[in-house]
Amino acid sequence: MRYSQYFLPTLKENPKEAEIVSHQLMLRAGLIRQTSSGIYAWLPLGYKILKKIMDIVREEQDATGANEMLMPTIQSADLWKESGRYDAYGKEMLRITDRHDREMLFGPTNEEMITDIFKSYIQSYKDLPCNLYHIQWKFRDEIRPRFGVMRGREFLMKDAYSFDMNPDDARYSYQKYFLSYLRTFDRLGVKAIPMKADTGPIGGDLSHEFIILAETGESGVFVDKQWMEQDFTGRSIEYADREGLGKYFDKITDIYAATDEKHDEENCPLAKDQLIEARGIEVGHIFYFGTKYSEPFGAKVTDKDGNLVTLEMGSYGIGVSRVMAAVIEASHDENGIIWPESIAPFDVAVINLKTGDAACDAFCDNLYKTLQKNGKDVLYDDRDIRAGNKFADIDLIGVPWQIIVGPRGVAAGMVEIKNRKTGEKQEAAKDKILDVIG
Ligand code: P5A
Repeated sequence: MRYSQYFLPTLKENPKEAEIVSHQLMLRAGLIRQTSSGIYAWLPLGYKILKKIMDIVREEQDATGANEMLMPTIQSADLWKESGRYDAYGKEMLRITDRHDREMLFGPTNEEMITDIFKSYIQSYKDLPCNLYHIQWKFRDEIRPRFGVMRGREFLMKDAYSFDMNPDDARYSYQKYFLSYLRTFDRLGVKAIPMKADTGPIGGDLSHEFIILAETGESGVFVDKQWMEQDFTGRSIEYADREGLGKYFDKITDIYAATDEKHDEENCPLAKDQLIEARGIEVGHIFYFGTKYSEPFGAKVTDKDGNLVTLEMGSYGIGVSRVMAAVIEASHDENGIIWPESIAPFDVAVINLKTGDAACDAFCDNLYKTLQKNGKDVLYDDRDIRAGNKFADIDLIGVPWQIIVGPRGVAAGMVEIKNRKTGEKQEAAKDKILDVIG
């Protein structure tokens, strides 16, 4: 992509309304634009990153054997009356009346809808287990939308739903999702710690929140120091190995980690010096709630003996749009964002220090094409502006590698390569660039 042709409106100053660094940087780097309170447009660069996050989330969902689908954002109130949540959900639900005076709503989550759809097709134990998911916009009329997309009103969620014959199988589904979340967040370049959590309006009694530690986080948390010293990514565990997975789950969930609602100082098993008290951002939340929705919807199948059995269900959420803000909270410096390579909007930026200089232009055009031919996604800063402004913008948007091309280097066939994360710079001959950036 040539920067001169890209719609990438960066800002020099921190917008007044942004209180935390991820919100400031998302606005300054031209990722998002607020259109109403808690509602954002995703500008080209922001949307590009959002799609990368979605791709990783999707790949890891598919790896569990889940089926992707897409449900509508607008739901009928009738569904929610059946589960009893229509009134219980309160003011956070955006209620809408259509032209025929039918009560509708913008979905804050999809337990009711998926249960209603699923039960219409499934009759026998032979059709189970089954896991379904979608990546879809939700609306929650938050009392205090804040921190940009961190707590928005409209936000993107990956929500998955599991259907099983009995509590044992349902726990296995829960553990599979638990494992997939460890892998997903690891690939997104962040450490998200699973913590025992309250279930709120979703329900059930088994639940974990996945939380990234950050000073600006909205949740107070208590975690065993072990979490900081080790990486738990579950790479060695196979989904099909039910026993191994169960053991791994027990091992990990034994390491203390709880949100402040669940933490009980009196009964905490850890010595004071082993316990970290911190703040964190909830990027995922998983629930096992048994028959809470299948019961009122009459979602039943026949078992081997022909008896009708009510389905055991769980649901599993990732705040896809929130993750972007959380990654930025965890990975930035005074100059801007530092993207993990897996979700960086471009692999490499080529900075032409003297646009308009025939030799520099020819060198950069050529380099741009060569890098693309080698499979790199390149942002070529060909704008006719001061070099200092280019450096500032490219640092701000956080591309992992920068290749800096100036007239003196061009004469010698050399470029300067800067690593955004470490700040290290090195000279390289033109044909050695790929050896450095990989
Ligand atoms: C699980 C999937 C649920 O809704 N039903 C379907 C369950 N869980 S949850 O915890 O309420 O939400 C899942 C994740 O969505 C993100 N999230 C938000 N992101 C941005 N702005 C919001 N207002 C917001 N509310 C929830 C969180 O990451 C949460 O873990």
